[in-house]
Amino acid sequence: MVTTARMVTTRFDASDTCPAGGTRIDSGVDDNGDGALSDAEVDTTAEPCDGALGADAPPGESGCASMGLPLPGAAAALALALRRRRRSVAP
Ligand SMILES: [Ca+2]
Repeated sequence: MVTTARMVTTRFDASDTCPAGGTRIDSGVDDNGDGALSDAEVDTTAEPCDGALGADAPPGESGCASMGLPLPGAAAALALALRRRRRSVAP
């Protein structure tokens, strides 16, 4: 019989040890080969915590507007540059 290692992850909300919640990771060998990891088959458990949420950042500029080009203009400039490049490498 082939045995397979299995891992099951379960999210959990805030707790005493993980104020921002985290993920419980149960792992072990599927001894009876049913494709699932029963409680009796769990060999190790880990509970890494999520980090606290950071402060919101100010919104940035969108698209290519930060380069002084509206988005359609940027797309046209890219198409023109690609066309010029193809001409310069053509025999
Ligand atoms: Ca099993």
